[in-house]
Amino acid sequence: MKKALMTGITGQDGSYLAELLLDKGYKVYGLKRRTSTENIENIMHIKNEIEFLSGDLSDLSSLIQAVRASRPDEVYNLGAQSFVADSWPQPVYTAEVTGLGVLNMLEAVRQEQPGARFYQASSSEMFGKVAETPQRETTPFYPRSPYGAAKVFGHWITVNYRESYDLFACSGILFNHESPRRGIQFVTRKVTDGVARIKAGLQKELRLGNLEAKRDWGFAGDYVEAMWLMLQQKMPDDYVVATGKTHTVKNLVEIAFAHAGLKWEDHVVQAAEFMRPAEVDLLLGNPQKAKKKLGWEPKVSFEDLIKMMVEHDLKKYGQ
Ligand code: F7E
Repeated sequence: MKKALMTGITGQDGSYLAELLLDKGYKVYGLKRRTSTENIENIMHIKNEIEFLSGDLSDLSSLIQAVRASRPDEVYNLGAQSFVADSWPQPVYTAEVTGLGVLNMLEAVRQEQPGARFYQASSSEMFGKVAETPQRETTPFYPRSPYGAAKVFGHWITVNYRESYDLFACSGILFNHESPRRGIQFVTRKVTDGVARIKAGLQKELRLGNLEAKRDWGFAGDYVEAMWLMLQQKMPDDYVVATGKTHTVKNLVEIAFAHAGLKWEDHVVQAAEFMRPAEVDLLLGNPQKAKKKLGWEPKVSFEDLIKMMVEHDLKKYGQ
C-alpha cells in the first residue's frame, strides 16, 4: 500500500486530494497544527480514514518526526498562510510558513526519506505583475505581495533541492482554484456566500474590493488530480495548472447574483478596505505542458463552478 504525507490537509485542496488518494488505496497521513478550536469541516466525512500527525511547518523537528512516523512514498506540501491580503499585515509569519516552511519540509524529506516524491504547491501569484500573457512555466516571476515573494522562495528552493540532491521534487504552479470548500475570505466564496445570505434576508449589502481584477479560475477537484499526476511521471518537473480562460471579479459577481435571481447592482458596494496595497491585475495560464505531458484537462467550466458554489451556499441557508 502506498503512503502519502500531506500538509494543509484541513484546507480545500487537502480535502480533495485526501479523497483522491484514499480512493486510489493510499494510506493517508495528515500533518495537523495545534489550534485552540478544531477546524476539520472539510474532512469531517473522511477523518476516520486519515492518520493525523501533530506538527507545524515552522517546526522542523515536528516535520522530521512526521516523516519518520509515516515513511511516505509521496509528500504533498499544501500547507501555507494562503490568504494574499493577510500577507501585508502578517509578512514575517507568511514568509516563515509559506516560504521557509517549504525548506523545512524538504529538509525533513532529504534527511529522513530521500526516496520520497515531493509536491510543492506553487502559485500563479508568483507571476504578479505579469511579464507575458498567457503565463507559462518559463515566464519570469514578479511577485506583488509578501505571499507571492514567499511562494517564489518555496518554488526555487524546491527546484534547487531537485538539482542539488536529486530529490524527486515537483512544483505545480496552480492558478486560482475554487469549490464549495473554499475559505470564506476568498473572493469567489465571499460572493457566493454573500449571494446566499442576501437571498435568505440575512444581509443586504456585499462589500468588495477591486472588481476589475482578472483571474484564471478553475475547480479545485480537477486541480488535485494534476498534483497526483506530477508525482506519477518518470522525471520530476514543474507544471502550470490553469484553465486558459480569464474573467473579471465583476463577471463572477454577475454570474453568481443572476443565478440566484438577484441584481448585483442593488447589493454590491465597493469598499476601500478590500483594495490591496499592490494588485495582481491579470492572470491567465497556459496549461499546454500539463495537457501534453500529464494528459490533464480541467473539466468544470467557470460558469458551472460558480453555479455549483451558489447552489451549495443557498442550500446552507435553507434556500
Ligand atoms: O482574490 C479581488 C482581489 O483572495 C482574487 C489564493 O488561493 O489564488 C488565491 O489568491 C481577486 C484579487 O485570491 C475582493 O483583489 C476584489 O484580485 O480570491 P482572492 P488571490 O489573491 O488571487 C492564488 C493562486 C493563491 O495562491 C492564493 O493562495 O479578487 N477582490 N474584492 C477581492 N478578494 C477578496 N479576497 N475579497 C474581496 O472582497
